[in-house]
Amino acid sequence: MLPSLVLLTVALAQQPMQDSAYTRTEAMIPMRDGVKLHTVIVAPRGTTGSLGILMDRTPYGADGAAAGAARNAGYLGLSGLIIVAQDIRGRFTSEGTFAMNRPPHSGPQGTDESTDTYDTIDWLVKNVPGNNGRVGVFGISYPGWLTAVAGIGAHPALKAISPQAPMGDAWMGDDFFHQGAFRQSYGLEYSWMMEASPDLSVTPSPARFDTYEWYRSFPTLGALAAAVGAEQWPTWRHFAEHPAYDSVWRARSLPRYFTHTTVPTLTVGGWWDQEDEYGPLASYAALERTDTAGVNFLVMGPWYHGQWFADSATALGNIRFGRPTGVDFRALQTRWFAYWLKGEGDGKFPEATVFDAGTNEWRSFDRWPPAAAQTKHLFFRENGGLSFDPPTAATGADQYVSDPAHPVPYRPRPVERTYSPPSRWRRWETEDQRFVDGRPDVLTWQTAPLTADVTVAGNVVAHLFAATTGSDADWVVKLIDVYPDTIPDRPGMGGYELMVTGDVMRGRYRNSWEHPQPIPANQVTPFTVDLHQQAYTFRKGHRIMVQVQSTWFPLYDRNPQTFVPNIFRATAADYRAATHRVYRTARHPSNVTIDVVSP
Ligand code: PG9
Repeated sequence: MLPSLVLLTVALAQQPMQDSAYTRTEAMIPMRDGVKLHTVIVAPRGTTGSLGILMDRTPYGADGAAAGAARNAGYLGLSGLIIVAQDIRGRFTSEGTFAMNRPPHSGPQGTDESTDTYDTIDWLVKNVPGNNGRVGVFGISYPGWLTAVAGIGAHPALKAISPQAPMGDAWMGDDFFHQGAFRQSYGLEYSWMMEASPDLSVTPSPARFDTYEWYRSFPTLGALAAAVGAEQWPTWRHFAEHPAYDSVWRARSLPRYFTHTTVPTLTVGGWWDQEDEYGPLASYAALERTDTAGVNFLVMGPWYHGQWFADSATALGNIRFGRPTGVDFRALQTRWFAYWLKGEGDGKFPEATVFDAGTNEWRSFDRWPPAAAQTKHLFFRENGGLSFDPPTAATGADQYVSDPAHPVPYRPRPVERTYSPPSRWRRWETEDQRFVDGRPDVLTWQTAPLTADVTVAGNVVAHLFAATTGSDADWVVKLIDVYPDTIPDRPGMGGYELMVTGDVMRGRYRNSWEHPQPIPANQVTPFTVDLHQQAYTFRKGHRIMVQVQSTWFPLYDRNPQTFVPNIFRATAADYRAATHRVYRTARHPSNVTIDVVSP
């Protein structure tokens, strides 16, 4: 569970509690190598018959997680279960040493988070009074990743899991890098929060309220790290010493080792999850390849990171969903665990349940992405046009100067510290993109108003043909829904530019994620930017827009735009402005592909 959810569970735990409703016990449960893990067990009082166990393993504090879940079990849809929360190794009062996303078998005596889960379940079913021998595991974000790995070498009593926003691949598309671009503000602040203390007692403290200014004040990543002592934190050292996709990151890539499961798995993610949207989609896809038993399921809702846990989720930022999508989800989660842990219900779950925030409807598919989806190209055209018709001209390009000294903010300033109370971090992906589309270093192409709905369900991929006067470059691509100018029931939303999906890739990795190469200057070069997946209808009368830019600061560090072997060691002189040209010709037709289904 992410820290903001930790804050939420603490807040939930502070609400009035019917103390008599639960018994709370604690145990230090021994693992196979002798390390003992602090575990909180909260059981409903006065229940006749035996109960299933639902466990949340966490690096963020088992006490808060257990208290919050038990006190709000009804609201959260978790009633009638014994709730267990456990501090993982090296966190809070558990023994052992913490390792960020510990790779399989890399702990003492070959232990890892899967073996720790196995050993805990074994102890729980033998020692917790009144349990029925059926255990479920769930969790969000880091605990979502811990939930996924619970399915590896699973204990026979583990009957179902629900990994929610699991980090799938920290380098490819989740918390720390995206397609090679370093998530500077998140990576720094998260490793600071997690590794400067074992119990979240140190709060990251950038010296300016507007962290855009603070990060920009450091000429290099080295200067930033030196100012806060980041080299002490093992995870920062991983960033700085392993900037490419090497064995350090491959060993932590969930879809590479969570490839088959016999445990029923309900993976959950958010379309606007600002931390882990990639993980749920990639780990669901990895399991699906071998799912002959039909135990692998997916839910994707219109949510920020973890929004489905306790929020009604009728809206995210300015975007309204027309219904309480969080309540909808929790009803499904209740049915999921009731079936597997209590034997209630018919056990029929749709393969993929996805929310379309263009029509504000849930849709179910028997396969994800849907088999019927057809790939269509949206081509960049002259005069800022975007069209399903390809360009025919032999010449044509749009260009901008990308200057690392004046990076494009990723959200409207001030950019508050990521997890600070007033931070707008949770909603940034739904901000109105008009705040940047007038900048000279942001290019825009858009369709005419649509004459019919266009429903995306599946993959979105950008294919750029571009050139730089430098020797390295980042490419940020955003697929945007432009609302009509007049919205009678919400006039304030006229012309809103909603980023339906978007992402960044670091150009040096265009041929190999492991072995970066300079970009030949002034040469048209193809770049593929994976924009992941979506289920979204662009309505009749709306326009589809694509924006391209080369900085997204301070969430992503600045590319020096001069090739250096390791950007974490770049000097101030390496950072230089460069001219970037994006081509739109018959030979070099930059475009975005979308998987389309009938509405
Ligand atoms: N996004 C956080 C995280 C997950 C996994 C690894 C590192 C960070 C979280 O919210 O837990």
